[in-house]
Amino acid sequence: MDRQPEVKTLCVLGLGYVGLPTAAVFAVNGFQVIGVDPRRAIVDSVNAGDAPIEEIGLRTLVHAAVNSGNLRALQEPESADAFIIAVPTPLRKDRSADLSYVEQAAASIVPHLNPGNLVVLESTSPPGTTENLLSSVLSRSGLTPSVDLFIAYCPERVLPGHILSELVENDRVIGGIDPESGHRAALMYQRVVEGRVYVTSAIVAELVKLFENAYRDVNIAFANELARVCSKWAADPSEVVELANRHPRVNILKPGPGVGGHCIPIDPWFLVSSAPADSALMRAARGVNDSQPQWIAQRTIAALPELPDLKVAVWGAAYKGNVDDARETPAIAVIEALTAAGIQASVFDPHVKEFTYPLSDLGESLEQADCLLVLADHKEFELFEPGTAAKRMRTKLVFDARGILPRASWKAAGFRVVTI
Ligand code: SAJ
Repeated sequence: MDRQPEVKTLCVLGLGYVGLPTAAVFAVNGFQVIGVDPRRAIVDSVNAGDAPIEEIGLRTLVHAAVNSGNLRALQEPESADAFIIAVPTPLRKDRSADLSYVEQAAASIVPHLNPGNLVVLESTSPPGTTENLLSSVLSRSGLTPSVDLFIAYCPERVLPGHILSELVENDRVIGGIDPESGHRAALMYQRVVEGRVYVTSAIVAELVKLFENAYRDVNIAFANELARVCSKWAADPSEVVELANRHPRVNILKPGPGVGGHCIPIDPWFLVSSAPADSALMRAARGVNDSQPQWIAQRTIAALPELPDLKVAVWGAAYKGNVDDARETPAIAVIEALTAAGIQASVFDPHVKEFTYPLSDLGESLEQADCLLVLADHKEFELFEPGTAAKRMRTKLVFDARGILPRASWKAAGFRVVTI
């Protein structure tokens, strides 16, 4: 096999939470990067040196990458030495993976492929996607995978809220459809990644990604189940978790209002549907986490006073703290359950701009409210001055479903504090 020519030009398909930071990081490391997204507004925003996503450091990085001339955004791909596909893989209603974005992105680069090109899929995908779907779509170019076209799977592993640091620092797992493909992809990532790069097969890399997220889902479900059991005994779950975690081999996660985001509530289903008879635990974890918002809503309703026109100030539409992302957020199911019980839910979130339900400002949400329900662990909520809430609310009741509020200060301000 000839020595691999160094990748100089890179085309990144999808300028979302993963694609945009990835494109910008490669660009500031000297690659000529074209970022592709069909959405005009995203392309315009990136070309103006802006980031349409709230993520620490991203705006500065995109600005620097665009200003250096190494990053430009387009709605259609162009030819390049390498391609990275970072498009969504949502869940269909029947809980199978919707791979249409991957298929469209792959088809869109077919006319631009040249011998020796490298194509890497980063989107979380069901086992077998790289070797079957991706390779077969790219073969339409007339090139032969593993001969004059190199294909690999390299799952993104970044944590929203810490994307830029994790993109560079985390270890990466790269699975080639053959050893040469894996090797070529590893050489490219090693130029920007500080963590270790492990090369394996495509199927192993796909399974690694899915099991990482399923592991987290199962562990969060355990914490949520722990909270439910503790509530039967009026025991504080955070105290139980904290003390259990003093054991050298126990590390229980935090109970909360449920699991949101575009990864963890979705990815375990890719495994469950690939082996339905052998995935009872992952299925059960999904059940626990999916029903957690109802449990939170029921506990809120049970804590409310008997008054007419009950109102709950729901704080946090985001799926977790300090992000602007409300995809699959547990807040939706909580709000639905409150509304179904005839309770007005007034939603406030300082980060989220677009949401399924109307968003109120801080003052509106608290005005005459009978409970402040904290669903997202935003820093602003943790630091919020309880006296301000006390002045506006009709009933001084707070339900901290994230365990972030300083209880003593809220109690001192006259609040009854309910914890998860
Ligand atoms: N959560 C809890 N309790 C906890 C931890 C999390 O209730 O102790 C909730 C969060 O509030 C949130 C959900 O779980 O609603 C998921 O949040 P997260 O911070 O665990 O993960 P994500 O979805 O933001 O990112 C995950 C990460 N995967 C793992 O940690 C294994 C990230 O590294 C992946 O790159 C990302 O999924 C992805 O894109 O797949």
